[in-house]
Amino acid sequence: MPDSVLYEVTGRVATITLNRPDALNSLTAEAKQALREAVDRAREDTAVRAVVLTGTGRAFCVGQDLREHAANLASGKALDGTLVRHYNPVIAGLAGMPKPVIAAVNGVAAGAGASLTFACDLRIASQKASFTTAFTGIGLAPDSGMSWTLQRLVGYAKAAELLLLAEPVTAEDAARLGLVHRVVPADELSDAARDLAERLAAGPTRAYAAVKEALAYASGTGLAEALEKEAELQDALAASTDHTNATEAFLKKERPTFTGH
Ligand code: T3D
Repeated sequence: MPDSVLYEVTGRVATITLNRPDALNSLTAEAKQALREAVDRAREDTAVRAVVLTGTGRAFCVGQDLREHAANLASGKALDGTLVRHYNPVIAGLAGMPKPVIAAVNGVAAGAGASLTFACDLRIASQKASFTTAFTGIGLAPDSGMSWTLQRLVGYAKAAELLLLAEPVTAEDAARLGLVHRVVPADELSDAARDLAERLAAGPTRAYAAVKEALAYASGTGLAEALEKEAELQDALAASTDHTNATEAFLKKERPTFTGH
């Protein structure tokens, strides 16, 4: 049986690929555990400075494998603790990754599959991609962080509409909503994601991590606390090699080289 999640490092970029194309990359317990391990691995590998998350086949990911879910319901296991054991650590791992994470959305992203993309920092979508919240279609409410991420991406009113009506959003509409960074023809997606990942992987990794930390922190605090956090993060970055070198390079009118330190 092929691996349900692939992990590959090329240069400074790790690519995590959901790999159950015959099941639209729906998530079984085994696939979720493999995804959790891949996300942890990308975080721990200091040589990796950007991450791409994508899927094989016509789907990005259609969320929970509903066949497995139905079997769990029938046997009285209900959700079997999967939110706490799998989905939550994966989402926290992607959102809290101290390096940029790009979702290369190759096809339909539904339910927790859409949540995965929303937890990434940037989304590039194929023209064939679409997003659907899906949860209410099966009588569930959002999970895998979607109640938090989606309203921050599109605003409360649109998030409420997308969650209550659960209608599909095309890639072009997602771009208009600001849900995706860029839409490209299907056969250009992989190269476009790779180019963006390499650009970010050559950047000031510590500063990128601080951008993510500052945004996440500020989204739940007042201005005074956000100012304190910015000062704390900026103090740490001011002592970084990348900052010193980039400042010198600026004054010499040279391009900076960032090492991620
Ligand atoms: O443990 C827990 O459950 C808690 C965690 C929940 C997290 C979640 O993710 S809940 C949300 C689960 N996902 C969904 O509800 C999405 C269900 N799928 C759809 O709404 C549609 O399939 C899509 C909009 C994603 C795609 O539509 P379309 O027309 O392109 O394809 P299709 O014909 O509906 O599906 C193709 C096949 O994939 C079909 O199987 P078949 O008839 O060819 O044998 C369909 O049953 C299967 N499929 C689609 N989604 C899932 C799935 N099989 C298992 N699990 C799925 N999620």
